Amino acid sequence: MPRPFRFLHTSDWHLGHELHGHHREEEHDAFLSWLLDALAEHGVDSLLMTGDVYDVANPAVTATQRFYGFLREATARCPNLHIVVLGGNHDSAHRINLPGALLGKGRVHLIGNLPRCEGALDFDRLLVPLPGEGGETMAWVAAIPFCRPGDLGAGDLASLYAEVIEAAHARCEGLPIVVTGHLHIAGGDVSTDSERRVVVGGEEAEAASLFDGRAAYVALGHLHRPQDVGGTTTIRYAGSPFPMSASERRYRHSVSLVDLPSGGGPVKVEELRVPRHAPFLALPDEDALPIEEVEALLAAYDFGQPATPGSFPFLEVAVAVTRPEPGLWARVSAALEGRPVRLTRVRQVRPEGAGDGSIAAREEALAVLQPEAVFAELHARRHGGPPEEALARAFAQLLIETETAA
Ligand SMILES: [Mn+2]
Repeated sequence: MPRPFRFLHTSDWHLGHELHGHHREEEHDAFLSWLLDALAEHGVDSLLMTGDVYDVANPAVTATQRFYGFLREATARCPNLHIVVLGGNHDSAHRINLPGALLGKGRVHLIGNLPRCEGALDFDRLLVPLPGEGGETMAWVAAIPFCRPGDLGAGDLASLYAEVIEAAHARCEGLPIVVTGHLHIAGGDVSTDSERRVVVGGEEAEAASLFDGRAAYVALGHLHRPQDVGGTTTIRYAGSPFPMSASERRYRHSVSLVDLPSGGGPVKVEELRVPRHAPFLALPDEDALPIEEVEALLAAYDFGQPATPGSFPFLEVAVAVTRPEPGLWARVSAALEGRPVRLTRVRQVRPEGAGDGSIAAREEALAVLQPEAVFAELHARRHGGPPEEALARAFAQLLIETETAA
């Protein structure tokens, strides 16, 4: 019995990410070097990266260098490794595709946007054969990246997936098919502030309408918590390598090591936990305290002795307030002066029932406002109620088009 085909599924790296001006470069370097070791140590045949390579469409040069350096080192250290990278909603599709011009047809497959050839789907690029250790094809990946509304043409997401899976089935000669996506599947567990709800074609995709049982494994990106989504086959978000916000601090960040048995049979998934390079703290851990008590808590708190500034803990502070408190950031910063910690946010928490609960009354910082919520609130104020479903969807669609660069 030949050994199973083994791939590693990872996602949502967000290279170039910053938290209140603090960069994550050390964390990304630590993750990528850990990942290189994992690829070699586990004898991985293929690496699947399911989107959001970068945090923004125009990432810093250092983020691009980090990605290219990783591709070079991974292919050098693992001479048989094939790498498939998909574009996510944060990525510029062209930026993902660009190094392909230099790399040519080799072991690195970059699919920034839905590949088409004279309007029709380009199955030669969409369907990627993945070789095992002996060099013969062991599995196929149907490499579908994040799809912008304009990518779908006249059809919808369900018809796209049906067409691609049909073509993969015709080409795969009975070998296992891995289907990918970067999207929000209904029922997936979302963090509160770093994953924009990406809804293409107006509705959250239903797993059952997109993926059929012919896929051995569905490798998804977009949600940051590693999780399986119910279905007849293994449908899985690999999750991000570390928290992008305080609300993700308790996630068990990991990459997924997947074995596809060569003679069919059950798929085996193992989570490899990513070591946490920089802790993420929320103080107090639950609820909020008045500023004087927060100051006392911070003064007494032991942030440890992190070796480098890039491994200082991130900290979000919650202060209980009863009236406007414009000086909170300065007071918290003063309490942390000279301490090995990086402040990302001071959250003001009002007692239950205070104010009218509106966004305007909460005085949230611009960066944490969700456009959909602001739209809904403004609509309610002007028209006495929330926007109708169709209008809310149209707004969500507009958001995708303005926030995702081609
Ligand atoms: Mn995403």
